[in-house]
Amino acid sequence: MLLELAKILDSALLETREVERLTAKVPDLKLDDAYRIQDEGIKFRLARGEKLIGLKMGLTSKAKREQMNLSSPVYGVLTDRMQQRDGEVFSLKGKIHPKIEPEIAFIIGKRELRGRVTAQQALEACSGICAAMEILDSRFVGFKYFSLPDVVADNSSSAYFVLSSKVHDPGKFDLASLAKLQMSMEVDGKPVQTAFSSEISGNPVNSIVQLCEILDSRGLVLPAGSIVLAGAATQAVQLVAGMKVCLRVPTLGEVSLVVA
Ligand code: 0L1
Ligand code: MG
Repeated sequence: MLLELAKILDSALLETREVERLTAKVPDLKLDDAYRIQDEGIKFRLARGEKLIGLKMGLTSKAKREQMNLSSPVYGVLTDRMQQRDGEVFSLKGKIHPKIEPEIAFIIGKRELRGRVTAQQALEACSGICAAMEILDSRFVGFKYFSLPDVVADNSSSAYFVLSSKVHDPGKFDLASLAKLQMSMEVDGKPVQTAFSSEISGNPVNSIVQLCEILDSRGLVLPAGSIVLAGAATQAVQLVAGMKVCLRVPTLGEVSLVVA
């Protein structure tokens, strides 16, 4: 049954089509099984030649949890085909109902992270940090009235992401400074979502800690070299053709996309 549900979501992705939430068919779908559906969906993508390059945390801010009426952080998987270049034109063709949100990204260094780690250990394990934006594109009709297992099965709505071309040495930051980054996401030069990075689980580094915990509970590790999207600091904004979206984080720099 899990494989069947993964196939439904994969066809929706390939055919740019919305589908009914899975919990309408399977009301008692458990979170563990939802992650297994996510795993199967990722296997389909890998079989089509995509490569795993990282992981994302989602539902990390109060604003985002309230926007979606969902209760706890979740993870999803990032592949190379999901990555856009900083400043690039992003076409809405082949997307269902994409939304964009402001994030901070970490690059894990040469050693994998395993099990329970402290925030300090997580920071020390990183080789890079930068401003980032994630584009969510839930495959569910209405994309609002679903449950946590629906989101997780749908790769936590992750569709695309962009990292700032400027990546910093994390050695320049400590935990306190990483909780105080000002983040302003602008559309056509006007701020539409602003927050401090502390909105991301108290500190974006805590997302790595939480991610390691969830992975460990599934017998998995955070691989060396992974990109980790720490999760949004604010609500997500609907993408509309013609808009230029730019996230400015004064200490880190900026990252942008032009929507076509
Ligand atoms: O990245 C996330 O916060 C996951 C949220 C999933 C819900 C949505 O599609 O907005
Ligand atoms: Mg996100």
